[in-house]
Formats: sequence, C-alpha cells, structure tokens
Amino acid sequence: MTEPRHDWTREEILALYNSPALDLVYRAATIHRENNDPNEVQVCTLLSIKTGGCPEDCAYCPQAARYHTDVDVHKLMNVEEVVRVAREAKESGSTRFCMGAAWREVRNNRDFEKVLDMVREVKALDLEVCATLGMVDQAQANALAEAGLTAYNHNLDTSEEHYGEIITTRTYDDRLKTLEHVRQSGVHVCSGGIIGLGETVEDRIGMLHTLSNLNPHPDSVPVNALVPVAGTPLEHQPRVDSWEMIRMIATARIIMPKSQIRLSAGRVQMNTEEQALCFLAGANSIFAGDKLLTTPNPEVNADQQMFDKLGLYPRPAYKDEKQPVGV
Ligand code: SAM
Ligand code: DTB
Ligand code: SF4
Repeated sequence: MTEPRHDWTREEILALYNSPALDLVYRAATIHRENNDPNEVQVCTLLSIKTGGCPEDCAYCPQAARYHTDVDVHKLMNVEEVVRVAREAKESGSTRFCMGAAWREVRNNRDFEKVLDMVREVKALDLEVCATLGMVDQAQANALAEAGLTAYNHNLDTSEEHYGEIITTRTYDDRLKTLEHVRQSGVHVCSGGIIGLGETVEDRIGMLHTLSNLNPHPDSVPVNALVPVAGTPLEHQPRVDSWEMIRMIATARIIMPKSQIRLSAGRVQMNTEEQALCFLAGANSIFAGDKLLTTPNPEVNADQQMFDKLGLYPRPAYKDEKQPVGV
C-alpha cells in the first residue's frame, strides 16, 4: 500500500482522467480495495437549517437571494426541530448528519450559538456531525471543534481559473483560508466540487489538482453533478453524463486513496448500474433521504434496495476514532 501523495501534477491527473474508461475504473477499484473496505458506504443525511436569502452569487445555487427560484426561504430552525430530524435520520440508517446554512459566512451572534447547540445535541445522539455554513475564521472553527463537530464542508466547487465565471462575491483564496482554519481546529475537512457548470476538462483537473495537493488530503471529497434549478443562471446546462461522474470519482480515488469520496448531488438521475460503477470506481459515501438541501434525492427505500442488491453495508459512526463516543 503506497502512502498518499501530495505532489500530483496536472499532467498526471489529466492522463488518468483521459485513460480508457475500463482501465481507469480497474485501477481506481484496485487502489480502493488496498485502502478501504469496498463494500462499505457512509450514509449521510443533509438538512437545510437556514434556507435561501443568501447574499452570494453562486451561479448554480437556488438559495442565492438575487435569483428568482421557488425555494421556501426559512430563517434558522429551532434546535429541537433539528434534533428531531437528526433522530429520524439515525433511525433510517444514517451515521452522519450534515447541517447546511445559506450564509456567506458565520457571524458571531445568537444564530451561531444556536448552531453550536445543534452540534452538541446531534453529537449526543452518537451521530457524526457535519456543518456547511460558509466561511469561518479560526476562532469560529475552534468553537465548532469544541462543540464536537466531526467535519466541516466547504467546497472549492471548480478550478481557480473557472471560479470567476461562477462566483464573484468571494475569492478562491477565501475558500482555501476557510479550509485551513478548519484543518487547524482539528475538525475533518470535507471539500470537493461540482461538474456540469460549463467547465472544461482542464478545469476539472485543476480542481482535483488543488484538492490532491492539500496536505493532508481532505478527509472527504464530495463530487456533485449540477442540479440545474429554474431561475438560476445555470438552469439550462445539459445533464452531466454518468461516465463523467465515474471518471471524476475514479480519478479522485486514485489521487486521494484514503479520503471518503462522496457520490453527492445528481443521484436521482442515475440508475443502480450507474451508481454501482461509481462505487466500483471508489465512491464510498452518499447523501440519503429524499431531499438534499432544497432539491430531490432518491427515497430511503430505493437506496435500501440498492444496498441489498449490491451487498453494500453502511459505515459505522466514528469508525476511525480511537475513543468511543461520549468517553
Ligand atoms: N452557503 C454555504 C456555502 O456555500 O459554503 C453552505 C451551503 S452550499 C449550498 C454547499 C454546497 O452545495 C456548494 O458549495 C455547492 O458545491 C453545492 N451546491 C449548491 N447548489 C447546487 C446545485 N444546484 N447542484 C449541485 N451542487 C450544488
Ligand atoms: C455538497 O458537496 N453537496 C451537498 C452538501 N455538500 C452540502 C449539497 C448539494 C446541494 C444540491 C442543491 C440543493 O439541494 O439545494
Ligand atoms: Fe449562498 Fe452557499 Fe448558495 Fe453560494 S452556495 S449562494 S454561499 S447558499
């Protein structure tokens, strides 16, 4: 088993991505088996704890206030409501609960205190707890760590070169700074991106290059296919072909062998065979439940049938932690 590398070049990554599909999947599957249990898949549930009305201009996002989409805008939920949904997620088989807020950044106010309470209470259910709240500074990341947060999601979304076409209200460097604050706090870093934004293959490689040159690699890497939403600038983008997802996942698996690679947004468009190829190529995490943040996702029953058919089993919560939860 070779140790993860942090010096992958763009040329090497491009050559992998463009190799014959079956060679690429075979190689990724081999590396996956050397580093992970290939039949174990992490099951995460997402909840939008604060929806819509966001000041940012992310071209893909239904929650940006400046686009006219039909999301139901909602202020920050109550702690009790969130805990109820988390308990249901646990009962339906999820081991990680991820809370998303349509914020540009975390502010040091009552809402942040409420989120810290949510983290503490969800953790007390023995679920892994993740949050995606926009940019955080070092003190905020430390406060989240102290409350018991397992992971923080903050995506690069695309390459540095393409970034300006997608978001103008903050910079690539801002994103990398947030990731560094999270890493310093000891909270696991979850960072990946979206394909189908109108980017080139070189942009995809650029994003994978930045992720794989982080040291350590992000603990988890979500690979999202754009969910085109009416009212957003990207509403007419063509659907991402499954082989593009498979190539992204396989390439990510080879260059970040120990990370959780998450087959994220876009599963509603994929059948069991297409998703099975993603798992073969190294995906080992999904979002479960019939809603992502605001858009549809496969039903829990459909995923249960897929797990049964493929003989997959869920990854236990806190598998790699040395101390049992609560000790
Ligand atoms: N506001 C915070 C932020 O931007 O970091 C957290 C929530 S934001 C919705 C989390 C991520 O969801 C984005 O970075 C993006 O990668 C993904 N996302 C949002 N809308 C999407 C869409 N229509 N299709 C696919 N992924 C999407
Ligand atoms: C990620 O990479 N994908 C998730 C999660 N991180 C927060 C979000 C996908 C959102 C898809 C659009 C929506 O449902 O609003
Ligand atoms: Fe706001 Fe996040 Fe959507 Fe961008 S992706 S508009 S920051 S909610």
